[in-house]
Amino acid sequence: MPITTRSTMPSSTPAAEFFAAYLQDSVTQKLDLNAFVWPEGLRPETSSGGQFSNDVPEIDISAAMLAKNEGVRAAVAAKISKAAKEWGFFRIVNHGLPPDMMSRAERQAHKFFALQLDQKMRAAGSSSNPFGYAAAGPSRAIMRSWHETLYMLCNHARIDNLANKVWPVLAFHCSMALSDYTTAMNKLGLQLLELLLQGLGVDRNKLTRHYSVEGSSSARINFYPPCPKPDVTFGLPPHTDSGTLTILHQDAVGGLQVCRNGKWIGVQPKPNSFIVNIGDCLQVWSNNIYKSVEHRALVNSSRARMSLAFFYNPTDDTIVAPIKELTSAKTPAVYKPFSWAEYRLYAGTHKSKVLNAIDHFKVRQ
Ligand SMILES: O=C(O)CCC(=O)C(=O)O
Repeated sequence: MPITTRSTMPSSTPAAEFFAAYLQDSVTQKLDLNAFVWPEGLRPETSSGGQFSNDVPEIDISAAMLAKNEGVRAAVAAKISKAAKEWGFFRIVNHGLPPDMMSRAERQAHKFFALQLDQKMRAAGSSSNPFGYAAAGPSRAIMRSWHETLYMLCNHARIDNLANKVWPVLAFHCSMALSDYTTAMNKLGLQLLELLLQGLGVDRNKLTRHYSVEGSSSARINFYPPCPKPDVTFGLPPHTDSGTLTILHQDAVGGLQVCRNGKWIGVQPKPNSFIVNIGDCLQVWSNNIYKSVEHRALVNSSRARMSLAFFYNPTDDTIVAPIKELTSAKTPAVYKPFSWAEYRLYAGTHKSKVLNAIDHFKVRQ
């Protein structure tokens, strides 16, 4: 579809200047600001852009975290499982993690994104290494998104290395805050996965051996500067997440939208909660019982927004395939087995062009 040029990005706002500077940087491709203008019909619906809803199921997981009583735990697992089947998304509250942990991570991330571009570029990734700093990532082949990211593998040494590249003097606080955050997310990820498996009636420890602190879980800190024309572009365009599950913290500004029965629903920000969604691999393991659902991030014209997305992923050699107990003559395996490394690579190269990369691994009837 050709890019319409009727709606253009004004070039005189601070945010536009920021991206213009980024795009003129000699290390990157030269791009026109109109690369952010999405074709008509693919843009966000402005009417729903600023509205938030509390419809996404909210689950108090405190009882399961204390895990003394099996009956109480099973009740939480059943609620989580229902939400994962019906929505693919749910909010968790009373998870027991200190609120201070998220604000420390956010504070350090804000300091990072406030740096001059040349300083941030010291942590830039490359075509062979997706980790590090990036801005205005290409989506759907040629369109750009209005966001900057700091993407990291969740391993203290690697986070420390990234922080040291950018600001050796302050790196200690940054890497400690981000390492504390990712360590806590790794633990929470496993607890949620166990509850999700229990809710399917399979051994809750069935997949535990595929996860480790040195595995391939990653975290992406998304920063969305104010945008002069938020109705023609995205912070992040519609996508599903590739891994097992994602645990998202969003600040008070809001912009996450979830697709539900073909409609986009804005997720109300709420302090001390996390939004959890099912990724493609868990959809496969559950043989399509759990849903990996499309979501997207909108931007707005007045306030910068930040979100921290933790992607809970298995180790690279893990073979992902429908769990045997969830298949039967009536419900045969929907997907062929593949390794997580294989899918990560496939999704990395194809998700910018197709929405449902996972369909490539479907068993052909
Ligand atoms: O910023 C958001 O709310 C969404 C983030 C997201 O979907 C992602 O990082 O994959």
